[in-house]
Amino acid sequence: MDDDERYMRMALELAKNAEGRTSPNPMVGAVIVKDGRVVGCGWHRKAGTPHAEVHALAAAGELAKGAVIYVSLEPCSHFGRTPPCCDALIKAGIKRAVIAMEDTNPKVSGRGIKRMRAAGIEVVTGILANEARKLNEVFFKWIEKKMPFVTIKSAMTLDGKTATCTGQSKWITSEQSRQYGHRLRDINDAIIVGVNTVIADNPSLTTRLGENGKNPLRVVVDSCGRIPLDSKLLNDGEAPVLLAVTVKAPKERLKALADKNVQLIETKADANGRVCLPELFMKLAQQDICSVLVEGGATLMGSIIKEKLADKAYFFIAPKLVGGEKAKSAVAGEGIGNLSDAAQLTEVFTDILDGGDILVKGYLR
Ligand code: AOF
Ligand code: ZN
Repeated sequence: MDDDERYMRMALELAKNAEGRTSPNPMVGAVIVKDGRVVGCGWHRKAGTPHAEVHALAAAGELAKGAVIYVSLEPCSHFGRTPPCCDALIKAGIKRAVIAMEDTNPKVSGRGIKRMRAAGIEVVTGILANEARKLNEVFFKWIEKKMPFVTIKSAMTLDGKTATCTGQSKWITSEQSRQYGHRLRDINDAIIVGVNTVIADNPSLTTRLGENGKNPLRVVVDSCGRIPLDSKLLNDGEAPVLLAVTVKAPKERLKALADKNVQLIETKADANGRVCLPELFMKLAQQDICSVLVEGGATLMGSIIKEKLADKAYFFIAPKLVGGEKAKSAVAGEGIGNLSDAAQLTEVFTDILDGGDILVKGYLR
């Protein structure tokens, strides 16, 4: 591995320190090197706070003059919540900038690189670009498509059941799988379930990872406003709740729900009278929800698959069998007749977790 790659890898690792904490901003890491020695490094921690380069420059101080900077994303060129990083690098006297990839944010999009070059900085791009793109797959989906990055997650038995025939589902999978599930909640901006899941399980949809965990916005897809007013998530105050309804939901019902401090999003009703999911997701993206985790139930999962809205999937499979024709499986809806129409996972990764469950992870594109 050459030096450029080595230091870029370091920048990417630094960026990951803020996984799930930078939304709607990307994760970015920066390393400043002078005479073969790291003299400053940093990463972006939270939207509205200094960018990675600013932290690295502060750490390097005077040593930044004549140094090389490695950044996992093109330094910004715009005044957002913070001033442009490319200007800070020029001012500090950086001599060479190695950048993993261009920032596809239309406010930046090559202008940071251009400005640095115009100021006489040697700029190299495309070092570990694939890794950099993957690291910020959520941000790039949101900024380029104006839609959230959608992850579906399910826990099931080896025979694909998410509950027994009597509806028992606690617990299908092991403690380790459930812990993993909480990590997914922690790094997603929102979690989405269908109203039938709320009626059946009365879940809290919070992140149980101790004091470092972050709760996602809790979104319930509830076309007619059927959510029980005494549901845990409407009363626990643990995290905000957003209800997605259609124009068909009774107005008095919506008023009662608004009194519970619930944010309402109304969409048109789709052909089945249900919430229009693409419209809902678009509206969530507009309020800076960059990532959503879909946890079920089976009907919502079926619609998400049918509408091709999912980007990534995590299936936790417990090596046990429960059987039963009436026992629910992960994905319902109409399904498909032709196997050639199946939703196909790509870049499939499998792992056997401590506790014996199998994790199957992949992309749906
Ligand atoms: C960088 N370094 O560490 C990050 C960048 O509102 P602001 O000022 O925080 O700007 C947000 C945009 O800046 C964000 O959409 C993305 O294009 C870029 N993020 N840029 O130079 C960083 N986090
Ligand atoms: Zn910046």
